Amino acid sequence: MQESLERAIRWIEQNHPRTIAALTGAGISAESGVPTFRDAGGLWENYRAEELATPEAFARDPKLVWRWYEWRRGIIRDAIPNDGHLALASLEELLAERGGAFTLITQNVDGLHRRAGSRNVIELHGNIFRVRCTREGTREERAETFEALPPACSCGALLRPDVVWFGEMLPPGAIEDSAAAVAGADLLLVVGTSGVVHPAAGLVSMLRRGAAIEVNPQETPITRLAQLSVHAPAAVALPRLAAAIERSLG
Ligand code: BV8
Repeated sequence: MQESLERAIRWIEQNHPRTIAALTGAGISAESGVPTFRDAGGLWENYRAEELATPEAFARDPKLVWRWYEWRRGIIRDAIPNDGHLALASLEELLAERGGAFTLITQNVDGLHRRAGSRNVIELHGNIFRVRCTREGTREERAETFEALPPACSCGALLRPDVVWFGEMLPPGAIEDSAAAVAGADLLLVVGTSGVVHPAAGLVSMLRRGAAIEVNPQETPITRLAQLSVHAPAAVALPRLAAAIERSLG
């Protein structure tokens, strides 16, 4: 771990990145106690994705799907942003002050980046505390615990979580804005993602002139695309990388 972290710090000191993008996945929230999808004991381990995170599953059994989401909302409500989230939020502030740029692209629906203070966040897969009327398409923040499941809209139709399920399109412009941020970046930090879900995982190949540094205790399909892989937890590595970026800006 230490060796891979030192290599990444050396790369930063030699390359002085100032236009930076970050692509995060469930792993950045693991140290906040939010289960990942595909790690041992992850969310999907007890369920198959097809059973729960698809429009067909919701049409078939909205109550089951909502029980899974309300269980996750409960865990996330009690979670607090960890040092990995906080490091990315402070990096955004630092780069804004120093004339750089920072774009945070997340696959996560837990909202922890915004709670950590990040502002320029692209939520590729929506947000678990927003709901959408299945009839009118209207969206609203509803972070409370829903007692009766599935919850209904005031119009009487079912409410659904305002997240992107498998087989559904991402929010308009989300992947285009993300691809533009990656194409223009000197550095893409790829943090806590297994790199199996598309189109998010495809963003890494959108780099034009910059390098990708992966932060993940495990090897992933991203590893062979990245310039460097830091085999460490995000809450350990990101504060160290953010400090190196700050030093390298002079
Ligand atoms: C689309 C929101 C097109 C909901 C999610 C074959 C059949 C069917 C579909 C497809 C197919 N092939 C490709 C597809 C497309 C499909 C897809 O990619 N499927 C995969 C599974 C093969 N994609 C889609 O359907 C997308 N839409 O393509 O639409 C289209 C075209 C025309 C018309 C209509 C549609 C939509 C994808 C979005 C799905 N929604 N979530 C919810 O959250 O409930 S995906 C879900 O997976 C989450 O968003 C999650 O973020 C995402 C990715 O998972 P990861 O974040 O990477 O998490 P994971 O657990 O996998 O990995 C965690 C990593 O962290 C691990 O590597 C671990 O080592 C590491 N880690 C652990 N601890 C730490 C750590 N790292 C750092 N620090 C630590 N401490």
